[in-house]
Amino acid sequence: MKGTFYDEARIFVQAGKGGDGVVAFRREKYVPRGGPAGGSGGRGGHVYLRVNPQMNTLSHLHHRTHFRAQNGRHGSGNNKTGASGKDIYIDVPPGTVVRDDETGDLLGDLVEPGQTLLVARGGRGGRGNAAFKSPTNRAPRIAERGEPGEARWLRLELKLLADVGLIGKPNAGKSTLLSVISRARPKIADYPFTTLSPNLGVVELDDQHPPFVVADIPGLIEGAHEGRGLGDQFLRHVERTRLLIHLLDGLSPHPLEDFEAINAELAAYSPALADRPQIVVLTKMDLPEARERWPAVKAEIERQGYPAMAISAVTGEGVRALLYAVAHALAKLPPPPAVETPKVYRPLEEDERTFTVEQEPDGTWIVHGVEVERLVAMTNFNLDEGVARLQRQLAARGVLDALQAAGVRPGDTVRIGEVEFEWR
Ligand SMILES: Nc1nc2c(ncn2[C@@H]2O[C@H](COP(=O)(O)OP(=O)(O)OP(=O)(O)O)[C@@H](O)[C@H]2O)c(=O)[nH]1
Ligand SMILES: [Mg+2]
Repeated sequence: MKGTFYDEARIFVQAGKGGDGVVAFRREKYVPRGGPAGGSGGRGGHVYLRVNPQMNTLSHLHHRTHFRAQNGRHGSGNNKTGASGKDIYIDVPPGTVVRDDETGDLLGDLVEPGQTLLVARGGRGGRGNAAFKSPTNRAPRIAERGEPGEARWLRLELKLLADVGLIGKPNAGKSTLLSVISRARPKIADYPFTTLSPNLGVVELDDQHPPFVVADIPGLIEGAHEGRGLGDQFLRHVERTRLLIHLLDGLSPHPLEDFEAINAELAAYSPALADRPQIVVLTKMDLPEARERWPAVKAEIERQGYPAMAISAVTGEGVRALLYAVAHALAKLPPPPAVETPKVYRPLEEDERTFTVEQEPDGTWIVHGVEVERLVAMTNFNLDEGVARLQRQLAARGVLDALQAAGVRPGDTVRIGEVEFEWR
């Protein structure tokens, strides 16, 4: 993974408006008065997110933050429905968690390659007058305007999906290990905080074992959960791993104290992470300092109930044994924990049906409400029958009663959405 690492993004998605329905009548030779033939508008384009397995950052969404799908086309005579607006797909990496920015509601957790999530529904096409024909009104002069498309700000957060997380203090040898077990080429150096953003590598052990994904994150230090160092921003990336490899620096004077300190950070960050199974590994076994410390480290780690292993990434000593231990542990572990249950997407929420009535200082009455505003937006005010229908709809939903109860008087201005009426 090269370049700056972005693991959060805010984007605006706007679905297309539905096309308007039209009023038209059939014109045929020898038929004096043809029936209604106004077609309906086409649906506005939807906006989807889609998992692109080639991606591993959200950086592309920092350059472009606004996405709009096409509007539906208007209907036409001869009962012709307008064309639908084209849907758009915004690619995101696997592991993208999607929330409504305003409410914080979880909309989805995108994991599988190709998986899609509808994030803004295109507006329905307005019905043409052909759709309003009834036994009592055979020549309706009414047509709806297209429904506005949904629009919202989304908050995206990337939680990398790896089976195994490499954790440890800076310089412990995490990136070095990743570089010898996978094709990943992370930066390696003998100073702390070499790694500034997570790296992923795929380990292919042999035909007997499925490949697994290992995430290397920046080193952790005491106080990481309070924002010290870099590690805390990245702990979220190991939150969804199934197993941790906890590396202890073979050159550290106190590897066991390091072990306690890192575990305390994990616990402070999340109890679930503290309970994640660990394989504890002393590194740099090609160096005499590490060899000297190994017996005491092994005894204490095992006493605490963890498997203890020792490796040298330089000579390869112990590395294969470690990978087998990881593969066997993974085979027995459950699939990665989900974030939380996403809220099921419903275009018209219960609270969208409610509305409020307010009066502005200048005396104008304002009616707010998602559904009511939609009804108004879909009314074609050039058509008397359309206006009459809106009046019935507002009456049926209690809007007119509510205005009256609030004290509206003839001649007052009432605003709903973008339309102003005079109360009569
Ligand atoms: N001799 C020896 N040196 C090692 C071994 N593994 C890592 N090193 C060295 O230890 C230093 C730190 O290694 P890194 O892999 O960058 O450590 P890290 O844990 O990723 O460090 P941060 O990214 O800063 O958290 C480098 O100089 C490595 O060459 C090893 O097995 N033997
Ligand atoms: Mg590193």
